[in-house]
Formats: sequence, structure tokens, C-alpha cells
Amino acid sequence: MKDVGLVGVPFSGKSTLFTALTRAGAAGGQANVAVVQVPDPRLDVLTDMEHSKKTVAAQVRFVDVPGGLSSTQGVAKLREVDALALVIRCFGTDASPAPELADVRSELLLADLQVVDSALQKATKRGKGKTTAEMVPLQKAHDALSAETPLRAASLDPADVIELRGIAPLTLKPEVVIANLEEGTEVPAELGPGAAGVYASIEAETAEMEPEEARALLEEFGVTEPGLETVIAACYSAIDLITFLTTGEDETRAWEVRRGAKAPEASGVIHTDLERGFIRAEVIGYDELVAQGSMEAAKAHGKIRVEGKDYVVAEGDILHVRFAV
Ligand SMILES: Nc1nc2c(ncn2[C@@H]2O[C@H](COP(=O)(O)OP(=O)(O)OP(=O)(O)O)[C@@H](O)[C@H]2O)c(=O)[nH]1
Ligand SMILES: [Mg+2]
Repeated sequence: MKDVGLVGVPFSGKSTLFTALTRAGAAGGQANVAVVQVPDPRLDVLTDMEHSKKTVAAQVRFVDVPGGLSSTQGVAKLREVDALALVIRCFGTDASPAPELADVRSELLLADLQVVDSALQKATKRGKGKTTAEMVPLQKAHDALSAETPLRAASLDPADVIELRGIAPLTLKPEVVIANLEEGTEVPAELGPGAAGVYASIEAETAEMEPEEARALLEEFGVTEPGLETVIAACYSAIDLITFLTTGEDETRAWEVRRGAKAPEASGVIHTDLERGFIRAEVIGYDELVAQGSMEAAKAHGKIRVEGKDYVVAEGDILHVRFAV
């Protein structure tokens, strides 16, 4: 499960978005953490098809910290997340999205510069005047951050990145820009092509309604894709995650793995034994399976591929792992 931290200037609507996403009330003054199910219509189709007893969606945990980056505790919480969602206020007459985004980004840079510099100081003391190996990645990070380059864009060596993980820099994390929009408006172009839009306030209002009622109200406001789906899709794409599925009589389930992962690594997400004892995976794409109508039909028509340990898992693959431990 991945953790997504909501970041933004005060009153950008982080807690409102949190409420909308998690359908849980966001209490003021403390970190709000909630696990949400990742909506995936494929799960219901597969559950019906295979008469699964159980359906398990992938999950994402959202973290909303009050006081933003000015609070040490807030920053500490954010260092633990897998991705940052930068919530930018696009509602109200005084909204200025691009400068606000620039502010949030420079706060992130500054927060990182502080931890890097303090780690560098300690390393310098330990080095007693000599340049030691531990100082090298820190110095590179310092230089990048001082030049206002986020660490994810600093073309650091993989080895440096591993060294820096100890201090969990915020600008090393994947980031998505979320425009918190006023009813009837679109994502402002000035936020760049990757920005996703949500209507946090309307969606938060529907958080306590019955699903039917909520949908009707959202449609009235022209909200076709719920904020949860928009935000999760943007985060998955930023973290570079794909979803693969397993299905059978016992359960139908969605799993996440990094894009580019091979079959054994993906199998390891299900259980470490499956990676350790991986023999082969029987694979069919979701669309192909739906076209076949059932696993049984797919088998009968020879549509299930047998893939080995070098197979790169694709989005929507349905996997059946053969293993021995
Ligand atoms: N009109 C409008 N108001 C909103 C929207 N989103 C949030 N608000 C209001 O803006 C105010 C601040 O929202 P919060 O969600 O508390 O903001 P926050 O980012 O959590 O603020 P801090 O926790 O103080 O950093 C509240 O009064 C919300 O009702 C929106 O989309 N439209
Ligand atoms: Mg808040």
C-alpha cells in the first residue's frame, strides 16, 4: 500500500480534499490518516465472472498534516510517504495558482536543504576535516537544492539516492499537482500539463450522502470523475505503478507493482514465497479475458500464456503464479 501526503499552503483545501477522498471527517490540528479502497470496476466484473467469494481492492493511505511545512511534526510525517500531492487553491477571487505552486515547491526545497545541511554538518564533524564518502551525496544534494533543483530532477546516481534515503528528502518523492477547483471551472493551464483537478468542497459535502444521492448531486455540478479516482490515477502515474489482478473462486483482488517489474517481483507482492519459489506465471490480459467470457473459456481456447521469470507484467494482467518452496 502506498502513502500519499497532501501538501499545500494553509487553506488550500487539504483537509477538505482529505474528507472528500476518504469520506472520513478531518479533525483540525492533528495529522489525519485514512486508508481508502482504490476504485476499479474490473474487480466487480471478475468477481461476477469467477463467482469469487471475496473481492479485495488495492488501497491507498492519505495523510493530511495541519500547518503544512511550517510544522516540524508535519514534515516528519511527510517524510514517510511515497508520493506528495500538492494541493493548490484555485477557488476564490484571490486565487493565484502558479505563484502558490511555486511557493509550495520552494518550501519543499527549503525543508530538504535544512535536513541535508544538518546531515552534512554532522558528517563534516565526523570527518574531522577530511571529505568522507558519506559527505559526497549530501554535498551533491546541497548543490542541487541550492540551485533550486528538486532532488528527483538532480540526476543523482542511484547509489547517491540510496544514501540519501536515510534522510528521506521530500523532493526525491514523486509529486502530483492537484488543482482544488471552484465549481464550473477547469484546471488552469498555468499549473502545467500534468495537473489534475478536483472539486474538493462539493465532494466533501457529498461525503456523508448515500452513493446514489452523492452521484446525482455531483452530476448536477458536472463532476464526472470522482476526486478519488482522479487523485489516485495521478499518483499511480507519478509513482509509476501498475495494477495487476488475481481472480478465482476464493477471491478477486487488485495488486500494485512498479511499472517494469517482472513476473517474480510482482508475485512477491502477493507473497514472498511466490517470488522465492517462482516457477512460471499463467497470464491473460483483462480485456482478453472479458472477450473470452471466463477463465475456463480462455483456457479452452489456449488464450492463457505461460510466462517465465523475465516476463514484464503489464497493466491489467491477470496472473496465476505457479511456485514451489
Ligand atoms: N469555495 C470553496 N471553498 C473551499 C474549497 N475547498 C476548501 N474550501 C474552504 O477553504 C477553507 C480551508 O479549507 P481546509 O480544507 O481546511 O484547508 P487546509 O489546506 O486543510 O488548511 P490548513 O490545514 O490550515 O493548512 C475552509 O473554509 C473550506 O471550507 C473549495 O473547493 N471551494
Ligand atoms: Mg487542514
